[in-house]
This record gives sequence, C-alpha cells and structure tokens, in this order.
Amino acid sequence: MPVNWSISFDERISPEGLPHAATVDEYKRFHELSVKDYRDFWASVALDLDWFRIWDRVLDDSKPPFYKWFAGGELNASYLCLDRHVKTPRRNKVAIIWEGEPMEDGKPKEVRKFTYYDLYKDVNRMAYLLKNKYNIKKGDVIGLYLPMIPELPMFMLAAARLGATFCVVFSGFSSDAIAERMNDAEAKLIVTTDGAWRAGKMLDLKSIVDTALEKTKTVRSVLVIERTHNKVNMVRGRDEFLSGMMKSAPSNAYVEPEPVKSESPLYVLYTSGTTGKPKGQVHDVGGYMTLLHATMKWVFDIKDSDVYWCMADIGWVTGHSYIVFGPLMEGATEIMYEGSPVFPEQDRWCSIIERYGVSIFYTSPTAIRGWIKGGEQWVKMHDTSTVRLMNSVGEPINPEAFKWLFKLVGRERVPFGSTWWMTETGGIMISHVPGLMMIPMKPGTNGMPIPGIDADVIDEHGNPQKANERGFLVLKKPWPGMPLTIFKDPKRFEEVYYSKFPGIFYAGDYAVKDPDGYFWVLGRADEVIKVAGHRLGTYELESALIRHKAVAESAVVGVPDEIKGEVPVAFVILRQGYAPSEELKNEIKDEVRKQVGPIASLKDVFFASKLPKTRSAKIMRRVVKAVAMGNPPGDTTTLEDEASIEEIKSAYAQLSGDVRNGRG
Ligand code: 6R9
Repeated sequence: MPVNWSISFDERISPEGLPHAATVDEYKRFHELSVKDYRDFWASVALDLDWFRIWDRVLDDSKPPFYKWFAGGELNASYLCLDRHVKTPRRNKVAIIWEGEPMEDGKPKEVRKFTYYDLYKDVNRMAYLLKNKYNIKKGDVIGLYLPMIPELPMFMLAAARLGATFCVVFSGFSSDAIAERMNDAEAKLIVTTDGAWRAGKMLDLKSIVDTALEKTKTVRSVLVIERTHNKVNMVRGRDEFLSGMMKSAPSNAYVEPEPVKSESPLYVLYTSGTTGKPKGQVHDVGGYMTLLHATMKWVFDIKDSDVYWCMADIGWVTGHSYIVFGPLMEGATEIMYEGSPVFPEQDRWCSIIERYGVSIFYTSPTAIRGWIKGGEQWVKMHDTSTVRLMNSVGEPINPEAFKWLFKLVGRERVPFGSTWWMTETGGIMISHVPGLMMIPMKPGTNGMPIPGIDADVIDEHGNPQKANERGFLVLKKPWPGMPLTIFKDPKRFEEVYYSKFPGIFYAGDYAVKDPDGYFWVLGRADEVIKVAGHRLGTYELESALIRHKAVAESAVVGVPDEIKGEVPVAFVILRQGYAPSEELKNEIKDEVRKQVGPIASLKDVFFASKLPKTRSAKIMRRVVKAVAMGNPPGDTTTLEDEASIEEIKSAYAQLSGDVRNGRG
C-alpha cells in the first residue's frame, strides 16, 4: 500500500491522544510570532522550571556573542531532575531501567531499576563523597570516563548538585584523548570503571586511564566503579574503589543542591571542529535546561505513561541532553543499556522495545542501516507496537532508512522525524514538533526550526538562499542552550561561530530549504566527518598520522559508507627512506586507532607524492575527496574554494595519478 506522506496527523492513531495537526502555514505563523518576541517566548517556557531565584533579565546581550540567558536567575539541574519529583507521587516512579550486556537465552543477566527516590538517594551519597572526601566545590571540574552504566548519569547529577562542572569523555576514546581533555579542563578527579562490556568483549578502561594519567597534570584522584570485577592496578593514595568509598557516605546522606547562577557552567564537552584541537563547549544551566524542557515536550511529546529510549551513548551530547538532563527533568521512565544494540543477536534493540514496552524511540541512521542489512525478520519476531513516536539524530537520514523503520516499527502512522542539532546548540533546533503541532512528514527532511529558533539557509554573502539551493545553515538569534564559550578560549568561540557571518551563528553545515520551507541538512561544510554519527575532526586524525615515524604529511577526508554514513580515508606522504607497503598501511591504521581510539578506524591509506594545496597552503579537501571517491573533481564553484579551475585540475591529475600508479 503506498504511503500518503501528506496525510494530516490527526488521521494517525496514538495511544496518548492526538497531537494537533497543523498546516505548514499555520505552523509558520506560530513560529514567526515566537521568533519575533523570542525573549518573552523563551521566558514563558523557562517559567515551567523551578527557580530558586527568578532572573533579572531574560537575556543579557551586553557582550555578544557571549550571551547570558536568564541572567540573575538561580537554579540547580540536580534539583530539577530529582528533588522536584521526590516531592510528588513521581517519587516511586521508575526513572531508569538499565540492562547490562551479557545475555542468556535472549535475556539480560542483569537488570537494575531505579525509582526517582532511589536515584535521589544515590546521587546524594555520591555528592556527599565528592564534597567531603574529594573536596569538590562549585567551579571545580571532574572527569568522567565511563561506559553506559547508571553511575554515569548519577555522577553527572552529583557534580551538578554541588555546582561543580563535569566533563565526560566518550569511552571509545584513547588515553591521549583523555589526557588532552583532562589537561585542558583542569580536572581534579576522574571517575572510571574496572571494565565494560561491548559486543562480548571486555574493555579495560582503567588501564587506559592509567596511561592517560602519565600525561595529566591536575588529576589527583581516581574513583573506580566495579562493573566487571576485572583485576585492575590500583595506585595507592590515588585510586579508590567506589564501593569502599561509599561506606563512608551515610545511607541517608543529604547534600543541599547548590543554587547556581543560570549562566554558570554545567559541563564542558569536547567536540571536533573545523581546525585545531577539540573545543571544550561550555553549557550553562538555565538556558540549557529550558531548551531541554521545551524539546522534551514539543519534539518527544513526553508523558508520564511513556517508556522513553534514546539509544545514544552519554559520552556524546545526545546522551547528555536526551538521556540525562531532558528525560529526568521531565520525570520520564527511560531505558539505558550497556553494550551493542545488535549483540548477541541482531534483534537486541527490538527485543528491548518489546520487553519494556518502549513508546518513544530516539535512534540514528547508522543504526537503522545496520538493521536493514541484518534483515527485517529480526524485527518481525518482536512486538514493537508500543512505539508511538520516533526520532533520528546524528547525520542526515536517507529516505530508505526512514521508510524502513517507519514501516516496520512505525506501522506507517507514528510521527517520525530527524532532529538536527549539534553539541554547540545544546538541544534540538530543527525538527518536527508533534507534541505541539504536527505538520505533514517527508522522508529524509529535518522539518522546520522549532518555535523560538531563527534558523536559515544563506549564501556566502549572507543573503537568504533560494528554495532548493544549497547554502550555509545559520542561527540568526541567540537561543537558550547555546554555549557560553569555548572553555578558556573565548576568542576562538567568536572566530569559529560568529566571524564568517558577523553576528549570527555559523553551524558548519550545508542545507537546503524546499519550496514548502522544510529544512534538509546535507552534511558538513568543513573538515568534520561523522562516522556512524560520531563527530571526528580530520585534524585529530591527521595529527595522529603525523606522529607515525614514516609519515611526513597527511590529509584525511570522509568518504560515503553504506552503513556508517561516512568513514575516513587518509592520503600520506612518506618520509625519506620509507616505501609504500601493505604492512606500513596497516601499521599506520593501527597507530591512528591507538592514538585517537577505536572509533577512529581509517578505511584506507593511500600513499601520495604531493598533496593539493591552495595558495594559502590549505589542503584542497574537495580534490582529495574526489580522488578518494574515484569521482571527477566536480563543479568548481564550491563556496569555499580559492583555487583556480586549472590548479584544481592539475592537483587532481597528480593525486589520482599517484593512486593509480600503485603508490596508493
Ligand atoms: C546531535 C549531534 C553535529 C553534526 C551537525 C550535522 C550532523 C546531527 C543531524 C545531522 C542531518 C540530522 N547532524 N543531526 N545532520 N540531520 N538530524 O549529532 O551533535 O555530534 O555535535 O554533531 O551532526 O552535520 O553539524 P554533534
């Protein structure tokens, strides 16, 4: 049966009652009003939160682009996620259902459930520990290098309770990446585990931390959570097990949630950008929590009766916002899982949906493409009919992936969108808003900017781009949830985001608007690649390559991949005395994995004699990419190029010649 994408939403069935169907014009009118008076609009949203002190000014814009949302206001994120619920009947509602990886007969060996009251008690004890045993105070930074275990959100909330700042490092990153981040953030303490499970393998996170600590200056203590009971090396006076330390925290410990200023830093999260080392994005409390509240309601339509599941890892921003602070602030019941969604069998993810009755599902294009390959029989083995709303994130969703999940799990009737946002934006910016009003869906689109968000697609001169023409995605007004700055580098913050188009936020993505005004984000316009939805900078990979003794120079580009969306390939120029070989290729690949982490797997390494550069010595990435993909150099009118057509052609010929001549 053909699907009628334009059917209005009220013809669809939802167990939670029907969202309001809207025409595109109705939505646009509402959106226009919200953007015109965006300060008042966001203030009305922020009033839903519990404030210890209400703000003096909705937006302090005296020093753009360093905006302060709800200036003068005071609140606490841990209070919003815990204390607030504990005072109501939600106290005994399940907050987190967690399942570990090792399975037996298709069922997890270990499931832990935490009510809001359980979480409240545990977080209070952890906050007690941080405060009294580790002397962590407002303004201090703690590092968290943890897999997907319940203690990760708990420590985030414990730090927030004290007004301290936390910095999570994704557990797929290497010791070098940890050291770099901990040094930049000046973390005093790092919390990790004795191990973690992933696809049947045990990862030894503690020894990775040990290596990292050889290179850190500020970290004095390591707190080790026992997960696998793997034997680990404990350094006296520095390392302690959590179980031992918890004995000193009374079971009824209570730590007053510290009232913090709305614009104080909740966390620093490092992310790859155009050039240079990863940037520490600093997020505030007031604006960030306001945006999460809004998007949990509008985009996810979260209700008390829902079982919500965001499949992301908390090591990335999606997990920070939509596993930890968003759902817990809303008092949701949510799923957390350790390991892989397709291990031990292809159907673990749909078995999770069935076993817990998941009703709201947040997933990614890479995951869906993997499931398509696995075959739809796995989905058909399970009852996934509890799902009433779905979203995707991380990279553009191809219409085939959209249609597959929409049909198999969405029963061709549930709202299903692709939410565009980034680490910098703190929360969702462009999306459908079924919890508010629903416009017709289109497979592959991101929908429209959410209320209060002034997004646009512009050309290189800053003029609005014509419909269906590719341009740059920008955010034209400040928004709650925006970064306060780049940690310790405000100049770079201005340069990276606010200098290309003065006064407006440059996201770094290409996008088009279709004639109806729907946004379609196409991918990055810069040196960032998204591998399986994970954000990697070519710079980090290139600096890892250059540290290999045989490599003189290198260029990394992303090439399309059927499952992962994009994967990195490298072109390297060898130092004198080294010859291209298969062994050397593998050695170089291993080196990059070792330095950046298992997520940085080079698909291929090509040996080149020269890399194409512009007059200002920038690598012509488009040329490199064309060669890597075996494509012609393509149109030469790309927005960012400063080289002439002739130069591009000759650079292309040279590089593809190198590859053809077997140097590659
Ligand atoms: C949340 C997150 C940000 C980059 C962003 C864009 C890409 C994310 C997308 C999407 C198309 C979507 N991106 N969601 N592209 N459609 N629904 O992924 O943050 O890791 O910082 O990456 O991801 O290219 O600029 P982050």
